[in-house]
Amino acid sequence: MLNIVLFGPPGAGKGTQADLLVKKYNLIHLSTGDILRSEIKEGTSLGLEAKKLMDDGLLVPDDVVIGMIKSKLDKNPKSQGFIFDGFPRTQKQAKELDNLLNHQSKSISIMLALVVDDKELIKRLLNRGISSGRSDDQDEKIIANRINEYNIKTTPLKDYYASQNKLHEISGTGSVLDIAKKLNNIIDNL
Ligand code: B4P
Repeated sequence: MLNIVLFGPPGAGKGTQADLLVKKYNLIHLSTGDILRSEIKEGTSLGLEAKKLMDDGLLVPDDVVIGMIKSKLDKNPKSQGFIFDGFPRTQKQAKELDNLLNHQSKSISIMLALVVDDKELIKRLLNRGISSGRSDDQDEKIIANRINEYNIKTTPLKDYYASQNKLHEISGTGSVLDIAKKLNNIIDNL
């Protein structure tokens, strides 16, 4: 079983690489950002609450995203593995993910952390804001808040996985396919 945490700042290419990895390794893609955006689209109370925070570039409360992941794990007991994209983003989320997987006698196999400098991140997100209409990608102040949240609350998770010998850092700059090849090499050598 292969359970991957795909990690990196907003705009590092997590969603882009996750799409390729799920096909190659037949995994289930769990993106908390995508799940939250679908809640917003459906106008659920969870979505309305999350939208206020996402529009300010802030993280949604831990219990909300942990509940969403738990329900997806419960619905897919026979999966060959999962790719966690944009989750966990805090220490509490990382610990709860370990607990949830332990209960099913599973564990995280590897953390793949994409590294991209801030200037490139801002450029990519503003570009996506034009094409996708995502409101959190259209304003440099919101993007700066997201990068700040990442630096303060999320980056420490690298130490959490490094202490378990699961951290692999990869440059997320260059062509999408070249980056995918590097990720595949790491996974194939596990
Ligand atoms: P996410 O949906 O996770 O947003 P993201 O990090 O910006 O997206 P992603 O990383 O998937 O985009 P990608 O780099 O692939 O989260 C949005 C919000 O939801 C958060 O701010 C937060 O409020 C909330 N949230 C989500 N999960 C949460 C959690 N666990 N806890 C609390 N709150 C949570 O793509 C970016 C752009 O770069 C694309 O346009 C792509 O085409 C381009 N790109 C990708 N690879 C490239 C490359 N190699 N070269 C050039 N461009 C590239």
